[in-house]
Amino acid sequence: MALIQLILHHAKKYWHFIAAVIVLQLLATIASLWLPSLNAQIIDKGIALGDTDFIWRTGGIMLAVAFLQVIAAVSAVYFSARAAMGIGRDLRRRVYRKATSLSTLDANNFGAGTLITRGTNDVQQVQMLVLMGLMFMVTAPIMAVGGIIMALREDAGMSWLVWASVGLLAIIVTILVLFLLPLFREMQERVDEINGVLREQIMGIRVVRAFVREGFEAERYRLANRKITDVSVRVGSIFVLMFPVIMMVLHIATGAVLWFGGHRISEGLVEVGSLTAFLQYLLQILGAVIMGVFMTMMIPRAVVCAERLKELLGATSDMSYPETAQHPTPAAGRVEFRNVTFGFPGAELPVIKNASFVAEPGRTTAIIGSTGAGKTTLLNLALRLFDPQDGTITIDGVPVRELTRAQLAQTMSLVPQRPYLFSGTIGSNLRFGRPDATDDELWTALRVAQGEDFVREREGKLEGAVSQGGTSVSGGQRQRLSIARALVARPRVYLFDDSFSALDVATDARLRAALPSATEGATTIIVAQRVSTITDADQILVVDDGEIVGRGTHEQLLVSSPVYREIVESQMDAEEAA
Ligand code: DCP
Ligand code: MG
Repeated sequence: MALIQLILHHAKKYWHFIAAVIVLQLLATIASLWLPSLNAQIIDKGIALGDTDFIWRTGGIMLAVAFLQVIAAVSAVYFSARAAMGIGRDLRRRVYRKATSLSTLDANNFGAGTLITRGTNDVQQVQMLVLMGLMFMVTAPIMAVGGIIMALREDAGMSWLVWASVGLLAIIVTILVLFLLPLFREMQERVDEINGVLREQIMGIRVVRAFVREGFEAERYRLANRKITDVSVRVGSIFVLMFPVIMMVLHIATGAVLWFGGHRISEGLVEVGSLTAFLQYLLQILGAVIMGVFMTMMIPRAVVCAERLKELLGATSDMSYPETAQHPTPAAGRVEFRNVTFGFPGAELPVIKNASFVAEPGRTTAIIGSTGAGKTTLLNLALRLFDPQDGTITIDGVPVRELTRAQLAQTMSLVPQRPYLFSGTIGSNLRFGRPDATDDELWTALRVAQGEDFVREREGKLEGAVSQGGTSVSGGQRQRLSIARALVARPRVYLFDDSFSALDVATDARLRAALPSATEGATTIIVAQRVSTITDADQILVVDDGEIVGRGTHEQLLVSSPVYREIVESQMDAEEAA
């Protein structure tokens, strides 16, 4: 069902190609059904009676019909390919759009591996089925029915031979197909699995090397590889049987026609030409049966793929963004959390518990707390990567749920805890948030982010190449580029998630000194590990286990918050020790 819906939905756009295919296939089939009977006439009426004129005339017709058949068949293939590839492209585009618009949580639930397989392999299976369908669906039934009629016209006395061989072939091939079906479903899962394993290992190759886990990971891959090989071998061994069996049936049928037909000729019941034509029709009929079976064999696999595609395309996001702006884009950038509670789906305990705070424009709000306290989650909530189960988050009084994606992106810039750069140049990465930024603006941002020197020294400067993920620059450099990227975007709210940890204390201080002039009146929220990074913040929030357990300035907190004092003391000890 999913398959039919999916194909019909996408086929509408290509109806003219599909119509052309049907007409052309019809022509080609009729032509190939006509040829054996013309052949028979040449033998029986031309050669037998020595009528050269008739041979020339009928031969000419045969030539024309054969030519027509070739043209029609070739153009049919062309239009089939146009339609099938078009449908494939549209489907892939939809999968891509859906996959990239999934909420962070949904995307994680599906997993990158299966999203990639669905967008490539699954679409291809459906596309393949459409192609095969267009090529065989018209031809096979007409060929089978037409072939039977024509064969019986040549020699009705041998009709039992047609039924017997068609029946035999259909039964044998169907049995083989029934063995194949469950294997196809398994195959798709194994493809998913090996893609997932391989992807994870390539992404984590440094960790694998660092922990000398190559052996373990190789074993994991070997296992996945082994599974897919096993399934493929089982599929292969059935396929291997398929061809000899089909050929055997064809040869038995040919032998039977010649044997029984020979007797009938000597009895004068049928002519040589008719027998030849009968044999050709029988082979055409069996060919159609094989096509039909192959088609049906592809269907289950495509059905599995279509279901998987439908599951993805039909995934209703638990988060929706308004299509058009309902409010003006926030101009000040006052971020307010009011009684926000959030837990990851499936988790028992909330990660953020009843958090309320206000981050004022022109002020720096710092968030500090132990690992896993929920600091990153707070920023992600502000960015609306997740929606809280309870409470509201507003910017300038407008709930973030009521802002469009574009408005959210314009209002806030995140410097993520694990900075990610895209393949391209330094310049193209810095312009991510504002494509029309000038080179001067990029350099200013780099100066503030303390990244000017290393970019100047790099080959190509702003045009210098960056590899996927930003692996061609050091961790600290990546962090500075990611800070500069946020600055170039000139948002109203800056969210720095532990962005200064890779900087040494002196650079950290220089950066913070330069920051206020660059962020000019914007709201700054800084998640930090080092107390020294945030001592001069206007407001510090101490987060512990998802709760805001203290708030105030550094001095106030030293007095009022035991958790804060603990953090400060632990860091002072470390500094003294050093
Ligand atoms: N968590 C989760 N699922 C996720 C992300 C996080 O269950 N996809 C949990 C793990 C933590 C809690 O949420 O216990 C808070 O995670 P945060 O990333 O918000 O923690 P921090 O940013 O405070 O930690 P760190 O200082 O290590 O960055
Ligand atoms: Mg974090």
